[in-house]
Amino acid sequence: MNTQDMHAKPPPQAAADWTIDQNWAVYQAEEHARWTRLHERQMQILPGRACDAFLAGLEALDLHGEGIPDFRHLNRQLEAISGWTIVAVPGLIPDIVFFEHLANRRFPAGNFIRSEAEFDYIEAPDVFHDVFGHVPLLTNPVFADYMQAYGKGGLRALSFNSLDALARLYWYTVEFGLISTADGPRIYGAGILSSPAESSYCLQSPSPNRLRFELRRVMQTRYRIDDFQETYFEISDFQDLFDATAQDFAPIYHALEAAPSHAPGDILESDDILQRGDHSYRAGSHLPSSA
Ligand code: HBI
Ligand code: FE
Repeated sequence: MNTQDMHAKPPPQAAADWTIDQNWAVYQAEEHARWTRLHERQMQILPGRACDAFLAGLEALDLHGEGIPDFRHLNRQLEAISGWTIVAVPGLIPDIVFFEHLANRRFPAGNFIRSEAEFDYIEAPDVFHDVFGHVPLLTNPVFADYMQAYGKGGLRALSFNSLDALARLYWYTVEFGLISTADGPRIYGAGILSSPAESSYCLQSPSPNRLRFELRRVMQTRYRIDDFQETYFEISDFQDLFDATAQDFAPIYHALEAAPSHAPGDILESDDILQRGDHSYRAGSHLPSSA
């Protein structure tokens, strides 16, 4: 669906805010088993690659891979920790609805799980990408506040017609962000955390650029939705990310209107380069990650 269509109507079984019942009781045994296999595959590679806050979130929410979680149970734990709740949706929802949920500490998660044929890659966010990839970090208080600030910023951006800039910020942080630690870069982006191939590629391949996160630079940089990222932006810590969104975006939006956007693999004079990629990875030569 076109998420920028503000007049799209929710499907018949959904409420006006596009939420549906998760209907946890109807998941088939092989769907629960698929969740478990996806979880186990990721946990083979994420320790040592995922950031501590993500791994701590899995523990805090008892997400140990025993089948598709029941949002009712998960929400009791998540709400007690950070005031966030998960709401089930049938798939992508309009931007304005998505931002409205985030602005109210509600995370929209697909209630469907990918098919066996999509085991390695799914275009639309399914329950594994959303709940395994995104939800654990909502137990981190600063990141939880960032996600709410992002939602509020999104609602403001709608009036500036600056959704591109905001979607890029989401893409290069919430979906594909890296964070610096004493032991080197670690992953916090859900699009990487839910993808086996990109979890190793983003930290080990010489191909991609790694640049220090800078808000306007990120908002000016286009992204790929069907392949590994050519550039990863690395924050120092979640407070750094939250502070970046605390400012008023209006002046940035005006500056961006005139400025040209950058290609995903570009490096600028002004960039703080952490890795200058050699772009040895040929686009399309591998399964992309789910976004
Ligand atoms: N809907 N269900 C769902 N999940 C998303 O991640 C999502 C969405 N609608 C809009 C949207 N993301 C994007 O526009 C944001 O990245 C800005
Ligand atoms: Fe996502």
